[in-house]
This record gives sequence, structure tokens and C-alpha cells, in this order.
Amino acid sequence: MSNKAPRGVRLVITLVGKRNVGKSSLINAIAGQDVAIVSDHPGTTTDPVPKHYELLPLGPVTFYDTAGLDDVGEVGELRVKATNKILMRTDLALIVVGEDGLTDYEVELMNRVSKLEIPYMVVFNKNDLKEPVEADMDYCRRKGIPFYRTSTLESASVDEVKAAVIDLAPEEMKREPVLAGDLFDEGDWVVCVVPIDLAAPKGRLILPQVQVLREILDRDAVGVTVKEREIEETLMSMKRDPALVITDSQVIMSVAGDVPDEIPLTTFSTLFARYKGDLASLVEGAAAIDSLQDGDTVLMGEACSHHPVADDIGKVKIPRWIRQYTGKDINFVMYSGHDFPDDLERFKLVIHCGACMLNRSEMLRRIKECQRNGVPVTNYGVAISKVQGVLDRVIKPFDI
Ligand SMILES: Nc1nc2c(ncn2[C@@H]2O[C@H](COP(=O)(O)OP(=O)(O)OP(=O)(O)O)[C@@H](O)[C@H]2O)c(=O)[nH]1
Ligand code: SF4
Ligand SMILES: [Mg+2]
Repeated sequence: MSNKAPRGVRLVITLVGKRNVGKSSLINAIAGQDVAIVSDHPGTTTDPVPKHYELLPLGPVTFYDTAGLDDVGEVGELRVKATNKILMRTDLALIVVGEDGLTDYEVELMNRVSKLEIPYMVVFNKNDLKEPVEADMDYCRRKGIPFYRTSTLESASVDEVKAAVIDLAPEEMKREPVLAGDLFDEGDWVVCVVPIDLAAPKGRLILPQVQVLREILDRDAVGVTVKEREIEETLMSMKRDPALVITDSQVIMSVAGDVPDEIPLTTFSTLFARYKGDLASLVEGAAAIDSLQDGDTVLMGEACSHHPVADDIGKVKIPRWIRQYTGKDINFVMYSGHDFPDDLERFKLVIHCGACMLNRSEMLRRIKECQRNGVPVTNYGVAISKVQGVLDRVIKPFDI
């Protein structure tokens, strides 16, 4: 199961703390196997390393075993940067405290993690060597921070942390995220429009299409998959209207013309905008396209560096459509990878990719980061619908 779960929906749990406090040992103890290297030499873990593990009943999770952050000097700074990047995609953090107890260092970590709105707990480890002092536990009590006393040598204390992790995991991660299944009922017909053009991969459908079709089948509805040319005829030959038509956004214009207004219509990218992020915020962000002015700079954010094609959607197509739509001379800056630029405030708008390689919480955190900087944020799918004038129609099936 763990290998089949789309990477994007794994719960990401990150352990942070000083060097040698037992972060790697704790991961091994929770996982019940040696997944991380442990040694009594401080600074053993150098880079954040993901460890995949099945944590029932949560399902597949990824533990990030981070390097101790109390290192000084240039290497230390690089490690801090690398760990900060991991925090950006973290759903749940464990702040591991060693024999020194709570110091300014841990307090700073707590501030950083809570600023990112990451739920966290404090783990006082090496309890067998030294029990946490009352003042430290009081500090946590006063602040309402859950805390645990563990020794990686005592499995009962580790089990307690494991149960707490499951308890503290964000509700949305405990629920199976829904793509389209809430938009139709058992027995309903759902039509999927899939263009088979040169851009379509040979011999297969792409993952978003497969995931939607699987959800239709799981909900005991009837899925009908057609190319855009057959949509009109398909609708005419159906004895009752479908509950929903889902189309690839590249052919939304022609499909919108063929599907009568009373039939709910949306796009795969709108479904994924909701699944991966916060559709309401992304729709709100798209409104900023209307107020772009000459000389404004827009950030095109891509989460990975996929192979650029000649008429690339983020580099070429969307910028061209937005310039045409607004009639303004706008600068577009591309960013790809897990990095999100630090100087967000210089952008008038952020347009993010579909985020298929990001987990939902990382995308939500990016949205939050933009909002914190006062920069509207939308995504490719929503922006395309906006400039094509079909946004109101494709978001109508959703309750936003
Ligand atoms: N007595 C005792 N020793 C522990 C406990 N947890 C870890 N250790 C020991 O502490 C040392 C450091 O453990 P690690 O798990 O490597 O610590 P870390 O926080 O990952 O360290 P870095 O990777 O260097 O940042 C090892 O020798 C462990 O065996 C504990 O609960 N009790
Ligand atoms: S949508 Fe984003 S994450 Fe997915 S392949 Fe494209 S750039 Fe990468
Ligand atoms: Mg380590």
C-alpha cells in the first residue's frame, strides 16, 4: 500500500532539535526498524533524509530525519536552510529535546514552527538519563504545547509518542481526500473528456485522469470517457443527463460550447486545485489578473523541473494568454523546484503549477506564505479558466 499511495498525499512528519538528542533513534523506535543512522557522534545526520513508513491507521507517512540545527559556521547554515525547506512541507513536527532541556534554541524552533502553523509536540528524550525539569514541563503546559517524556530504550514511552502523532495529525490528512466523489451520487453518470493529441502520452492515460476514473468506479457511479469530438453525440445518446462532465482544460472552450448550461461542468485541473490546495483562495487570487498593470511582475512557480517543451504552458502559453487578456506589458519570472523565493512581496501575483509533486500541506503552506506577504496566489488551471472566460462555469459545481 505504501508504495502505491500518490506521493502527494503522504503525511510528512519532521523531527527537529539539537545534535545528538536522539532524533534518528526516535524514528527507528517509532518505525520499529533501523531506518536512520544513529551514533553517539554529534552531527551524524547531515542532510534531511526522508524515510517512508506505514503508520497505521494513518497510512503512508514520511519521516524527515533532520540534521541537528545547533551547528555553527557555513556548513551549519546550509543545514539550517535545508531543514527550513523541509519545514515548508511538514504536516507535523516533533521538537526533540535532550539533556540540556529547553533552551532559547528550542523556543526559537517552536516560534518558527508555530508561525508556519505546523502542529507540533515537544519530546523530552533520554528520560532514562535525565528527567525533564519541572520548569520546562510547566513552560509547555502554560503554552498548551503537548509534551512527552521518552527514552528510545523504553518501548512504552515510544508507543505513547506514536499514538500522539496519530492524534495530532491534521484532520484533513486522516480523511481520504476527495477529488470528485462528492459531486455525484451512486448510479449517476459522469462524463470525462480526454483529448488524445500529440501531447498525450503513448498507450496510457495520465495519473489525474486515472485517479478520477477510479473514484467514479469506487463510488458506484458510471464513468464514460470520450474525446472532445464525441461529447455532443454522447450527451444526445444518453437517456438522462450526466451529473457532471469533467474535461481536460485544454479543450474547455469547445466542451463548454457542447455541454448545455444546466449540466455541471468542470475541469481536471479545477478538481486538482481543490484536492491539492484551497480552491476558494486560488479563485480569489485569480481576480488579481484583472488589476495587473504595465511593468508588473508575476511569479510562475513550478514545483519541479519537468522537461520544458517547445510551447511550454508556464513559460510561454499562460504568459501569452495573460498579456492578451489584460493588454498589459507584464514581466513573468519562472521559478522551479522546492524553493519558493524569499522576496515574494515584489510580485503582484503568483501563479503556481498544478503541484502534482507536492503534498497538499506544502501547497497550502505556499498559499499561506503568499497571503502572509500580501501577494494574491492562483494556479495554472484556475488562471487559464479565468483568461478563457469560463472560470465561473467550472467552479459552479463546488460549494465555494
Ligand atoms: N540513554 C539514551 N541514549 C539515547 C536515547 N536516544 C538516543 N540515544 C543515544 O544518543 C546518541 C545520539 O542519537 P541519534 O539518534 O544519533 O541522535 P540525533 O539527534 O539523530 O543526532 P544528529 O544526527 O547528530 O543530529 C546515540 O548514541 C544514541 O544511542 C535515549 O533515549 N536514551
Ligand atoms: S504540475 Fe508542477 S509539480 Fe507537477 S510536473 Fe508540472 S511543474 Fe512538476
Ligand atoms: Mg541523526
